[in-house]
Amino acid sequence: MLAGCVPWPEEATARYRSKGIWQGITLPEMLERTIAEVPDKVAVIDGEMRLTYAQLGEAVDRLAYAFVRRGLRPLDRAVFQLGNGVDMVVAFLGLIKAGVIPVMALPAHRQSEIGHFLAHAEAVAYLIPDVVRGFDFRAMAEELAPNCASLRHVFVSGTPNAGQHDLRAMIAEPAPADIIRETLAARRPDAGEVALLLLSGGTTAIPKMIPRTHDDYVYNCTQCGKATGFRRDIVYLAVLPMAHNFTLASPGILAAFSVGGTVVVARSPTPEAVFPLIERHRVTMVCTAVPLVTSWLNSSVPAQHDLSSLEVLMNGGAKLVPELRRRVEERFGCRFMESFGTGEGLLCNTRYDDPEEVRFHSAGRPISPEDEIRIVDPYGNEVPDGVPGELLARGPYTIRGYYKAPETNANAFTADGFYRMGDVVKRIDGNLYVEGRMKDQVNRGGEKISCEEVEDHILAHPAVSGACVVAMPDPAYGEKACAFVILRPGHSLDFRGLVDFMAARKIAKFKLPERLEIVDSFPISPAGKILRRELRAVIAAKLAAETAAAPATA
Ligand code: J2J
Repeated sequence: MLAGCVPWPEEATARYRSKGIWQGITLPEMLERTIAEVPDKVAVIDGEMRLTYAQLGEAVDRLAYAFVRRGLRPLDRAVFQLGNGVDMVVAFLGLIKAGVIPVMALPAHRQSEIGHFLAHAEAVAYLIPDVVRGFDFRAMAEELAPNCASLRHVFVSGTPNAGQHDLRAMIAEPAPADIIRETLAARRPDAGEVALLLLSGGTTAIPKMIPRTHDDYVYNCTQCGKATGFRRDIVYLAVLPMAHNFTLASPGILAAFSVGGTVVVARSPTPEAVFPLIERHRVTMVCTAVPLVTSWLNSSVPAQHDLSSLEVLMNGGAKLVPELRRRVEERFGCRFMESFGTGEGLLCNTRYDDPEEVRFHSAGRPISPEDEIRIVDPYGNEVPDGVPGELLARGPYTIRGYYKAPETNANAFTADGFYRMGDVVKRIDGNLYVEGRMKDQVNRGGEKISCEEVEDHILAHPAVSGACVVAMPDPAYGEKACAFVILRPGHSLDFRGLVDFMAARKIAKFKLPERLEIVDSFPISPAGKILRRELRAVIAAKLAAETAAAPATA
């Protein structure tokens, strides 16, 4: 296994293999099974471009071979930052087929995050689009390259700069099919090997990397597909970033590929982009997140389209309130499903046939009978059903450790290998209900913000002597980040000044605080820790008072 990763213990490995939970196939082999069954079925639709399974398989193989010819070797790491589209799908599978491990960065990440990913993974390659919404990724790659000794190749979807490779031209390079086949067969990874590195939602100063093996990820997507009713005639609309576990494999595009379904790519999440696609391609399932559900429900666009094909709208990443779940079913004429999962592994979701009470209120239940769940009190003792406690998880697709992070692992996992999810949940009739969170994180409508990471950026400001970032309630996103700041004597700082300073540090925009509160001191516990809960209460009360005082709008 890739150095720096923690394997499952031998006993668990043997059990998962003997039960056939781990099938011993790689992600590309999962795709190849489908290609053999339905070669002419459409696998991906992206604008006017359509690829059948046979065409997808051929493009993946040709690109994988082109990566090999550029000198990429099995277990090399490649930071992967392509946005939704056919190129993303082909390049992701192409890397994996060549045995290269993609590090799944998000489109929003900037120099600060990408620089860390390149260094931590000692990446030899970086895959990017050319320009998206005015931001030039090629220039970012050029800026980062001198500080990353391992980086040898930049691959561009679109028009590359000098010295960078053109992904589409690579797919078109002439090469005999038998040579491609032989070359790739020689590089076939073991199914127990790491296939990709996901990024953790994060609670630490720098995001952690999550190693997912072929065995575990094939199971993750196929089992999640089963729990969510994937069939060959599924038409899955990919709206959220496909590099995130939810859209990639939970159930996501990989579950669609495992059953021979069709993936439709949405290039934008606006109602104007999404609903015509649902009508045109007879989409059956869309997976989305809190802020998008809110904006779609408030839009007049859905009513102008035929949504009769839509069977399921699934929300994940953050809890959707019961009232909106009900409105989704009423307005869009489909079933609502809630997905409560994590890139580290455990996936829960409500089921199609669950009663309303469960569909509208719960986070659902684990997708696999092999998932082991413990809900514990602060002393580690299991609590009875109905009583909230900390959620711990272990199983065939929940990791046993982060990549190259022994110190973090000592805290993030119990001695017997359970992952501490950091969520407070209760269990009733097997379903989980999310009650709160123990980890220092802001969940901005599904986008995770590590408080410590943002605090470090704020603390770099010369006027700041103390910083504490907490979640504040928000009607559309559920939560947004509020920064409490203590200033150095004689200094001043306003919201604009703080945000401009942080943006200049080149971090993902969604991490910027959306409110600044200057204070003289922080509430401190007897043990000397900042009482974040009190700060959350302060800002929540202040917002409530402001809302009450604001003139009512029509
Ligand atoms: C409350 N909190 C939720 C929900 C995630 C499917 C779905 C989500 C993710 C994901 C994912 C929640 N209600 N419905 O990877 O495949 C919060 C919890 C959890 C954390 C994990 C998938 N759904 N959460 O969001 O690794 O706090 O994965 O521990 O990004 O999101 O975040 P992440």
